[in-house]
Parts: sequence; structure tokens; C-alpha cells
Amino acid sequence: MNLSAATLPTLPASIHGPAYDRTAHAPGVVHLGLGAFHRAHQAMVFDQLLSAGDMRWGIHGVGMTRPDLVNQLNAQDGLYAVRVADGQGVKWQVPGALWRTSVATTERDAVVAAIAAPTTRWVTLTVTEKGYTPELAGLLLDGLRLRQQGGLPGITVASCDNLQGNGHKLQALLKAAASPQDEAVVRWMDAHCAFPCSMVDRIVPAATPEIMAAAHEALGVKDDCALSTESFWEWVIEDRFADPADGALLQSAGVRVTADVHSYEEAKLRMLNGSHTAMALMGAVTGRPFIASCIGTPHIRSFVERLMGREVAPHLSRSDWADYRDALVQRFGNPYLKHSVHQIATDSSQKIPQRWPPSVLGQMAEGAPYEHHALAAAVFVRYTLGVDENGQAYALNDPQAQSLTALGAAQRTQAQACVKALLAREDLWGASLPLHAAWTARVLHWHQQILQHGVDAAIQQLLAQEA
Ligand code: CS2
Repeated sequence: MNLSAATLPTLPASIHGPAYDRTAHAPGVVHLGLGAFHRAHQAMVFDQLLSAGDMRWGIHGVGMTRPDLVNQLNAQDGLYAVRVADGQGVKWQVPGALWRTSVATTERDAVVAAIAAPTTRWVTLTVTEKGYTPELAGLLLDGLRLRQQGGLPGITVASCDNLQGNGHKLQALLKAAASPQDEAVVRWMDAHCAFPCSMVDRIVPAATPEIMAAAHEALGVKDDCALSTESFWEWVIEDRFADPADGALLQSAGVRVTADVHSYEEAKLRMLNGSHTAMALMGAVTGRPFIASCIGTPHIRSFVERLMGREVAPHLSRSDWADYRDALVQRFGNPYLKHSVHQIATDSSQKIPQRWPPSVLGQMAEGAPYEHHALAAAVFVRYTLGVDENGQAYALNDPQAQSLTALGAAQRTQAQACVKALLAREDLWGASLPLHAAWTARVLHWHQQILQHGVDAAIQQLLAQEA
């Protein structure tokens, strides 16, 4: 027996499940990108609003790429358990906000119709960095066009991906994809829809067999969609909504609604995600499987603390960065999360641009050192070899995998040429970093140390050098 509407009443009393009617109302939110993150983050915020009696926050969840997951969720009536666990304790919860599902690739018309449904008030997106394609823009435009033609109200379209200025990026993508015939819909969109920027934060690793087994034990029924997360969560969203009353509502559920998302976005992308990418690549190359195994290694922990404190923080507008850094180190060490380094290393080519270059450029502008980022970049170069320091091969899971592997392949014999070729890529490093010979020289230095002595020895050397 699996978790479902029918088995919900059999769950142990200690497990908090939805007490509201999940069948009487149409969803008010269409969510694109039905991965683990959304289900353990926004879906739980909307679950709170539904529990408070506001029935407009049910979700029509759209799987962009994984019909298997959508099928499993359907078989469980959109229900799944979330284990919230860290030093403060372990508890299980079954959020009930996911009411309907579709698969974008095979049910495109249903998705367009959902966006254009009179009851829809929001579209939220977690489609990952590489998901911002003309196809995505076309899908949204088709839905919005129907709304405009039908005389329906505008909606809030909220990008929740780890991109700086994500709302602006999404709106610009739609405009770039619009054809001359779309002039009316674009004018309507500008006047009636809102594209707030937002920063979302909660560590939600991809599900594992281990978490499914733990769910079975805790629930007494099977759950093929169970997830594991931490108690920390943050959602900061720009005060810009199609329905201005939504700001106060979200705030009542613990969301921070502000005019200044930027300072939260940049701190999160460069501190949390920047450290994540550095640790993920170090873990992949040294054979440490999880983020917790990396941060639990004293020299990696010191490296990460110094990366954040010395090279990232000086360029942030968020002033409480020291507390933020300390909280992050704690979160990275959460033993319950088992966050795979290879999961985070996935799509590194799409993640590095937001996470590292702004801090390096900030340091350069002040004549300050950027050794930690240079070492991290050198680990990235080493990572493109596709084999760890114990000789274990791994796959590069990245839209640029082919070109990265080709550029990095000869690095053992032609280090200079390979490092230079990888550092010349503007898609990874931006337009200005590749022009700085001093940056290239420092990456080359650390790359040489890594090839000769290994990643761990290189980190220890850096720590000793800049005590
Ligand atoms: C991670 C993020 O996979 C990754 O790239 O850095 O998913 C990270 O766990 C979240 O942004 C935390 O909020």
C-alpha cells in the first residue's frame, strides 16, 4: 500500500497531514518544474495558506522532464511525505497542496490551458538555470495570450531559480521570444502581470532509496515520492504582485516580502551556492560523496569559511553575513541530508557564472586576493577529467559536458593550454574575467599543485600560505 488520499487517515497521529478538502476547488497556482525543491519548499508554504482556509493556493504541478515522477505522484494523489531533520529534531509532514499534475513535453495543451484558467492567479517556476529557453517562453506566452484574449485578469509569474534578477530574466526572455504579432499580449503582460524577483533557500537533496525506506517506516505505508530536508527555509520575494494583497498573505506564512531582494539573492548565490559548487567539485575529485563529508573535513571547512568571509562577504550588501556564514556551515554539516556532491556538480557550467565571478571581480577591484576562488576554479578544471583521484570514473552531467571534457582532456600533459582554454569561456566566467592574466596565472598555479599533490594538499597549502 502506498500513501494516497485513501491511506491518509491511517497515518500515525504524530504526522501532520492536510486537514483541508483537496477536491472542492481548482488550483490557483501553476508550478513549472516539479522537482524535489518545490515540493519541500513552496508547496509547504502554500500548504500553510491552505491550512489557514485560503483555498486559492492549490498547485497544478508541471513536470518539465520527468514523466516517471509525475506518474508516481499521480498514483499517490499528489501526496508525499517530507522528513524535516537536523540538530533540532526529526519530524515528518505530508503537505497537501499538490492537486493536479501534467508533463510539459507530452501534455503541453493542458499546461497552456492551466495557465489560462480563470482560477489561476500565480505561475511559479523552478526549471533550473538551463531551463530558461525559448520553449519555456513560448509555453508561457501561449498561456498568457489566451488570458489576454479571454479578458482575464493578469497573474504573478515568479521565477524561483538560482539566478540573479530571476524575475527580470524571465520577463526579458518572454519579450525576446515574442513575435511582432504578440505586440498586444506583451503590452497586456506589462500592464497586468507581475514578474517579481525572488530568492528561495532550503536544502532538498534528490530522493534516495534510504529516505523511501525511512518514510515507509515512519508512515506505515510506502511513499515513492518521499523527500528529506532541513528545518531552515527562506523565501524572499519582491513586493510586486498582480494582486497586491498577496504580499501580506505570503508574509503571514513566513515569506519575506521586500523591495530589496537583490541583497538576499547575491548573498545566497555567492555564499551558499558558491560554497556548494566549490565543495561539490572538491568532493567529486577527492571521492567524498556528500556535502557533509566535505564540510566535516577540517581543511575543507576552513577553506569554505575563508572563501565566504574573505572573498565573498566584502562585496555583499547584506550586513549580517557573519551570522549567515556560521549558519551555513552548520547547515552544510547536517548529517541527515546526504546531499550528493555529484548532484550539485550537475550543470556546473550553468551555475558558476552566478556563483563565483562576481566575488573574484570584487576582490580584483580592491586589489585583494582571490586565491580561494582560483583554487576552486582549478578544481573545476581538474573535474573535467571525469575521473577522481582514486581512479574512479564519473560522468559530467552538464549541457556543456562534451565541450568541457574536450577542452580539459589533455590537462595532464598540456596544462597551460587546457586551463587557458577553459578559462577563456565567457559563458562560464563572463566577459571580463577571461581578460585578466593574473587570474589565469593563479588558477594555473593551483591547477599545477592539484595535479602534482592532489586537491587536499593544495587546500592545505593555501591555508598555510594565507594564515
Ligand atoms: C545547490 C542548490 O544543487 C545546487 O546547485 O547549490 O540546489 C542548493 O541546495 C539550494 O539552492 C539551497 O537553497
